[in-house]
Amino acid sequence: MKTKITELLNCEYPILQGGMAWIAESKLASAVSNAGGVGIIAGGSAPIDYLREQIRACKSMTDKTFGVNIMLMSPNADDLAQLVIDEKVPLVTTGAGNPGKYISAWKEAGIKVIPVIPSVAIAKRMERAGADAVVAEGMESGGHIGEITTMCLVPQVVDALSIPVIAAGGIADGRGIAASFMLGAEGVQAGTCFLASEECQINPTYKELVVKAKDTDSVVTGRYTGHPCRGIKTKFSKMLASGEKDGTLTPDEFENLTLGSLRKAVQDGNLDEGSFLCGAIAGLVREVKPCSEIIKEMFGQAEKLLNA
Ligand code: TUI
Repeated sequence: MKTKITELLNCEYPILQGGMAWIAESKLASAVSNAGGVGIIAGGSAPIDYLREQIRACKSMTDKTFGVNIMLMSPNADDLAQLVIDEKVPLVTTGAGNPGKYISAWKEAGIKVIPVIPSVAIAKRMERAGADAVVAEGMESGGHIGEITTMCLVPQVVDALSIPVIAAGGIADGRGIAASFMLGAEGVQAGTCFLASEECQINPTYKELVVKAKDTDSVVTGRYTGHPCRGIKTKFSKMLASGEKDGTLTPDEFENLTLGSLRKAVQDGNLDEGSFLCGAIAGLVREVKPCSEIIKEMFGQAEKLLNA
């Protein structure tokens, strides 16, 4: 399947694996890239020495294009912005902020730059700043989200920009890919379906939650802190949601309870204190498979639909 994204990133399939903090490391990223997509190592708020190791490990496991996601609210963002240059990483995606101040240095280093954006206004700013493409991420996505659904956001971003648009949020099979192309996207980014991949190094409890989730099993918490996040309904996330709703948790108390909760979910599978971030499409993800199968099945189905 050839699109402007396969051309830009020199890959077989126009699919990026989302840069999920604490989750997306070299084993997952290299598996996605070796399967013909584009794997992404998440910077999150991890130490720079660890990320340097992860980038080098990824290079040792694939000779295909891979990327690094920089979470711009992280205290290590400046250091990671330099590390990707030093390590000659082919692609950078960014999230949770405006990467404008870094873009010219990345472009000079020959790095492809694809910011993740939640609105048309921010997308336009990224195009003006020199981005090669954008990921238009709808609020069906897992993790930190905006306010607009994928169905509404993608065509509006496509109309507003000249650079290619990658759709994200709610895409976990070939129907989601075909629909994204109908909306004008030239590629997709997916996270949730890769949580249920063999190569994803999360606690088995996390994978089981994703595979067993049904349509109504995701919840958005933290709107009142300014950082709304979507994750799987658990006793912990339901407690946060009700504390936010009825005012029994102040925003400060909420922030304290969620500090470190990603690690507790990913490493420990801790159902009492962990935040199991995932997208609203988890109900469609029913089994754990290798990344190569996930990608081949998705694009096999998409091509059939698009050719029909
Ligand atoms: O970034 C994500 N998803 C994430 S980041 C994350 S870790 C986290 N930890 C603590 C607080 C918040 C997050 C978990 N999931 N997706 C991409 C994304 N980017 N969603 C929204 C945005 C975004 C928001 C504002 C992008 C740009 C932006 O610009 C603001 C500006 O000032 O221009």
